[in-house]
Amino acid sequence: MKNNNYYLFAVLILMAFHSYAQEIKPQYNATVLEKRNDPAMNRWRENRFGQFIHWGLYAIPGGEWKGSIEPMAAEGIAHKLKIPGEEYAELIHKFNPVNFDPEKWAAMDKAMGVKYVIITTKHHEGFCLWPSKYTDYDITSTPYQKDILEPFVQAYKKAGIDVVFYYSIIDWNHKDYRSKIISPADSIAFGQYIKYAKNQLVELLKNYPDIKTLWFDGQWEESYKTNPQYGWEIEQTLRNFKPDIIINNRVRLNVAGMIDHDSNGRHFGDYDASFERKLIEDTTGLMPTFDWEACMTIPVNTWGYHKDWTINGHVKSPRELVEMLVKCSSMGGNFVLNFGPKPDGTIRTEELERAKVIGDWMKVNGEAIYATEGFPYPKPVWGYYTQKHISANEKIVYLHIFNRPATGLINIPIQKDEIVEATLLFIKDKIEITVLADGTAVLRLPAKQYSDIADVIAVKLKM
Ligand code: FHN
Repeated sequence: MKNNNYYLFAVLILMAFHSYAQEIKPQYNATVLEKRNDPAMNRWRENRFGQFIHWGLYAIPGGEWKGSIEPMAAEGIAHKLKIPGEEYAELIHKFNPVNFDPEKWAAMDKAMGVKYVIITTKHHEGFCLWPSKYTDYDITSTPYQKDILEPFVQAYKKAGIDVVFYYSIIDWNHKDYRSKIISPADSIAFGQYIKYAKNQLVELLKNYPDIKTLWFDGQWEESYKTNPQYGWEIEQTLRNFKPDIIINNRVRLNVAGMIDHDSNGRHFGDYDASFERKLIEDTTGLMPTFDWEACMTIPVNTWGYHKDWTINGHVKSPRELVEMLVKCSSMGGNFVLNFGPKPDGTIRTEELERAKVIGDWMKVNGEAIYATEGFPYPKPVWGYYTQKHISANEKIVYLHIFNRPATGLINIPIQKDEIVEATLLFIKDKIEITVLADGTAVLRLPAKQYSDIADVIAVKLKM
């Protein structure tokens, strides 16, 4: 009897411990705990440079509604200016991008050097760029009528650029969408909306089989946060449908309502896409152990087309944008630059100009970006390092020189006798190398600076 009591006591302790352990381990935590190493993910990582395209009905007002200006986020004008739903939805009768030429877009992007493109199939406004059998609020109800996505995917595929579909969980047009659940009826409606979203996502993967990655957004509203099972279900459905699909971290939440990262600080999905309009902080030489991507606007903050994008302040120069791309590569991340096409399907001049300058730089220096890894050494004052392993015992370390030292000399943390050669990518000229007392190499830069943005030196090493 006494033994039985001890036994019961032990079981109770174990049960209590078990439920306690469950309490501190919120459900629906991150599931992909290490970097994926399959071909799809390796390709995503090697691509390094992407283009974001925000395009929808919001391009028509371009940040202005009946004389009122929304200075930020032109794509959010409906919400920001509280435009009545029916009134906003009338824009569908005006969407007629007669000058949309996806081959032209793809050629521009190829020349800019991007290896993948993310397009907003449906942003928060709810309008769908493809003919969806689940709604009329789609391209077929516009004067244009024709599918945007199919020719888009084909043109980019022909150009060798991977296509990623952006899909917003938020939907300001759908009758069943709720930002908050206040009543049981809301709960039912929201469940219906999630079914709609799931159907559309499977429809997208079915109809456009070339899609490699899904880029989710809009997971932060209370309705979705308090129902973490929905993000889980969406993710599982898509992974079952297409096992090598890549999904960013913005579709899931855990029971504690954590978005982007779970209670253990691990990003949801296959990579961390929460670096929006900001880059990862300087890691003082320690490389992040996870995959990540930063997405960036050219003005301070508008993703969709804005008639006056200087309105909210500084507009980034090509040099600043290239530096951001290099900074991301130097810390093992991808960089995605956003364009917001005009309602007629053309690209604004300022974006075309930037695409050209960035592309010219990439043509010479792209090898120092694509398929590179970060370099685990604190950031030097003159710029950034990237590196690439080219064989079992050879690698190239790239020096991206944004701030040329007045002395023209650069001391690098590499022993001189490990170096096979150092070459300036711009003219393929060899760089003179001397040595310090501790054996580390000192490179003498050519008298002339070749690029207005950054000259890059490739230092080949044998190991
Ligand atoms: O509200 C959106 C915004 O319009 C844009 O799509 C960005 C892209 O990362 N995501 C949301 C804000 O986080």
